[in-house]
Amino acid sequence: MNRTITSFGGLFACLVFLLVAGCERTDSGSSSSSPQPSGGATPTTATTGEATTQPSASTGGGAPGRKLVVGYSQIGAESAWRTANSESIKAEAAKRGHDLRFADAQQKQENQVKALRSFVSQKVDVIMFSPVIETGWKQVMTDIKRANIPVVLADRRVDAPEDMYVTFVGSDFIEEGRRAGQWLAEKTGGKAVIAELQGTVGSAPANDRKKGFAEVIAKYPEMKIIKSQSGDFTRAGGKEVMQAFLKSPEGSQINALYAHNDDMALGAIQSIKEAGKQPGKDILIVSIDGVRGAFEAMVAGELNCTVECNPLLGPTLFDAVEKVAAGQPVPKRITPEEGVFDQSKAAAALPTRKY
Ligand code: GYE
Repeated sequence: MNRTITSFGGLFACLVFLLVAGCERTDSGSSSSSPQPSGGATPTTATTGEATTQPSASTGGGAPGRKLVVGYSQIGAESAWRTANSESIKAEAAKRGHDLRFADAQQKQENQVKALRSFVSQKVDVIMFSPVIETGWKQVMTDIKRANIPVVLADRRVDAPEDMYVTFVGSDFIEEGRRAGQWLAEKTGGKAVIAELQGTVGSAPANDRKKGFAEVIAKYPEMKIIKSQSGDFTRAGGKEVMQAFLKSPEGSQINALYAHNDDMALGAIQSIKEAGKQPGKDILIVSIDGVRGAFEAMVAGELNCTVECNPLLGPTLFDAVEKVAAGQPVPKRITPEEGVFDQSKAAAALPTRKY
């Protein structure tokens, strides 16, 4: 609450208003409208869940469009998805004229907690964060709530009571796992010896993508996961873990790979080649995200399918942030619409991919 009023009219109106009821700042200089989410390959913002009216804690009732100070704790830069996600958020803040305080946690929860505490002391208008893992947030979120700063969760879910945040903007990771499982079941006629590369241990996308996939393949007695380990959502991790899988005594049986993100699949493709096998043929590969590199690998015949997870959340996030700051209702959950792309669709889709 320490920004300057940029117009005289605003100042005068504010002074008059002050006499009556106490003054909320209205920055008439930044009248950016709320652009529609432009999303990635598919238009975003199918909303689910109930609309909830959250009294906008610290900000009272400015109109959407006024300049806001937004603290955002990002996880890091582990994948192409994450890079696209950070760019989308930064670009949208700049486009709307908001002051984004962006903190990169370099994959560490403790760095995120520090950043969140610092946003509280900076008295930002809204806090956004993408929790690296699901658990361990209750204390800091309680402190944020006590400071009356609304929280918008971006990308990943937390294990905390729903009244600790206003809305969660992010994909349905269980559904993504199901889609990957369904694709593989159809492609293999329900018969596969599967290796699984999991995402960051304890993260919502790793937990949920595992769960959704397992749920589907449980219906097919001849689909079995024989190896499963984390590659930490990185290309290097995927490469290293796949190499170990292939070198293990059961390695020669593997004929399918499910990777929780494209980067790990792309790393694994290198190891498969180094082991003298053909990725995409000897070992069918399905992964998640839909980044450009995955489409290129599909066109090259080395990846078979990617399940889309849209990182271009900036527009949707800032629509929510502006509403929250203005005390307007927002849905408790906002989920992007996403597709599934296999090799048959890859070449046509590649030129239009935005990340
Ligand atoms: O799939 C992965 C990234 O949280 C949805 O994190 C995100 C995941 C994404 O590093 O590539």
